[in-house]
Amino acid sequence: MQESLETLREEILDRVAHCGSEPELDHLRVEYLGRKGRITLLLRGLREIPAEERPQAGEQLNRLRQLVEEQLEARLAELKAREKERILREERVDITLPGSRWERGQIHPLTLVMDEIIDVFLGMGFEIARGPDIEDDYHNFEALNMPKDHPARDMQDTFFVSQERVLRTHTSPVQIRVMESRKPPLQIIAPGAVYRHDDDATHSPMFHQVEGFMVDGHISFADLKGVLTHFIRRIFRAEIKVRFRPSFFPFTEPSAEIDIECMLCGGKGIPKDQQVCRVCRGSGWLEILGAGMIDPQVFRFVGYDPEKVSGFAFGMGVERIAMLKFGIEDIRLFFQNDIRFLRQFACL
Ligand code: FA5
Repeated sequence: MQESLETLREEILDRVAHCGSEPELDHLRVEYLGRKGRITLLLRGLREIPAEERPQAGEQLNRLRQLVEEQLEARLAELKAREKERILREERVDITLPGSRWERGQIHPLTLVMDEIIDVFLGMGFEIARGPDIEDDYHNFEALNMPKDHPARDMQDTFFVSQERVLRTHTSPVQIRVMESRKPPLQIIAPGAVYRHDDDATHSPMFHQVEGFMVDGHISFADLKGVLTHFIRRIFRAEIKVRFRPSFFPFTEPSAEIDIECMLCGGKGIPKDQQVCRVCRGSGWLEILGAGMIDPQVFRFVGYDPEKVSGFAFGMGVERIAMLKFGIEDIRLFFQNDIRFLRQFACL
């Protein structure tokens, strides 16, 4: 017994000393000290040896078990320390390296202009309303005094989603939706995306408009002029010349288009080098808004009495205003996401 315990002790100490990983160590623990481990079985076998030898054999076995436990613990601590050292060595971080810079984004020029437009109207007491991008024929055309087969529908090349549904061609249907659900006084702007089958340097198939309207007992064309002149002066500059020119929209009567003096030639039409101005093509004026007094027929569609209420409405293209403000000649630049173009607006 004495001798075989000595051999077992040597064997265990050797195996523990050469053990290279935690799972391997666990394995050894089970092999010697587990429920069916070799030392456990020897301890259980004490019952079968003569009573006079039992105390000494028991003491030797218990000492061996204690030694094995201690050795396993010590080896585990060693392996853990070695692993920690390896991690520290291999995963070393050089904290003196310069960090990588975070790319800073900036607000898109169209959002900048949209926010500026909205701000000016909020300052005049307007509130914001929104409508769906997919609109029904009734709100986009019919209730705006454009019955089916009306030639004015041709002015807005339409994307049809189905026979009765379109991608809204303008923000004017929001006028109808608000008036259907509320009573005057109303002072509303409706910003949003609109869609037309158009695509060239000054027309995009998706673009943005801001609609606005004011309805109450005695709203006149003078109110329209006052509000829009103030708006234009805030967006461009205080001394800019503004012109109201007669025009036609089926949902306003009378209707006007509003021009500002050309930014490039200063309204002269012909700049110093005597060539025709490429922005206004020599006219000296640039169109920026459509507007007018809301047609009585539109009031009837929404259940208002045109004898009791009056109002004006206007609509503008946000891309057009941004192009004029920033001197951009091709509308497609807004949608190409070329970082060299977008970066130029970082400081605004
Ligand atoms: C309208 O859409 C009317 N709903 C505006 C209106 C509202 C008039 C209320 C009266 C009362 P128009 O089709 O002219 O009008 O479009 C308005 C503006 O949208 C134009 O002046 C132009 O700046 C812009 N626009 C039109 N088509 C495009 C396009 N394809 N790409 C970019 N901008 C466009």
